[in-house]
Amino acid sequence: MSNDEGAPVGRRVVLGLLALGGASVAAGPWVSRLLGGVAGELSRHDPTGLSALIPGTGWRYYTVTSGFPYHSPSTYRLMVTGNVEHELTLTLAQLQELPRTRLTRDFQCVTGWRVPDVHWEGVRLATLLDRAGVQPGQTAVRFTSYDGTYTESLTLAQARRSDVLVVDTLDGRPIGRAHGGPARLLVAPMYGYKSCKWLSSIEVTDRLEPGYWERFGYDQNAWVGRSNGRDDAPT
Ligand SMILES: Nc1nc2c(c(=O)[nH]1)N[C@H]1C(S)=C(S)[C@@H](COP(=O)(O)O)O[C@H]1N2
Ligand SMILES: [Mo]
Repeated sequence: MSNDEGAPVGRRVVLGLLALGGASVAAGPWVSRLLGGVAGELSRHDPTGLSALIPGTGWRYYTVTSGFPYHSPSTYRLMVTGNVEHELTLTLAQLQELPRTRLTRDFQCVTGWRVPDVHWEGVRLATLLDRAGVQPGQTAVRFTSYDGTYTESLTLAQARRSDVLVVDTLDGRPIGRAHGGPARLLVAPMYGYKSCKWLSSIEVTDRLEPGYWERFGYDQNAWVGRSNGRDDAPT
């Protein structure tokens, strides 16, 4: 699959470039122009989300594409497909009729930012998998975004955890466009990159495929560490 960002530039490199951008003011106009171009390029694609820090909330809005796609609650569809007994295509209303569950967890990006005690509400991924009926011999689940680029994946065992949800509510409100609404994945025990925004399909497969960031070397098993004493340990 192709990569929107062109060259496989790791986020650490990108963060370094942003730091350089900050130094450009002192370095003289030509350097400034050069780095300004780099910064402009970065903020347009904004792979780090740094240019979209939301003041006062701790959130950053991420998108690896050039914008924030959106489906309204009436045009949104979620597919459960692949090696299942009955493929599902759910409207948002149909998704919301399924048994619901709530979860309050810190949300943490692998780059270091964290939002404490985020309240999420939605449907367990396991519930959706059970409704579709997973065929024997399957081992993995692949997620795609309707941004047309982002993908993620989990083992079937990870996907069946009770803290892995398809969420439509964030802190008591419908999930808006920037946070990946009307519905996104929430893989609560793992770093934020597992939680695919603008979720469009859930595909059951017999082969684990690396997700978008995993093709750049990030771990498939993205368990949040215990370093701060608050995170869930992997099980
Ligand atoms: N479709 C899509 N999903 C995505 C991303 C993205 O760029 N595109 N970024 C991921 C990363 S790295 C993080 S930390 C979270 C950020 O969620 P937020 O934008 O709601 O803060 O979304 C994840 N899901
Ligand atoms: Mo992230």
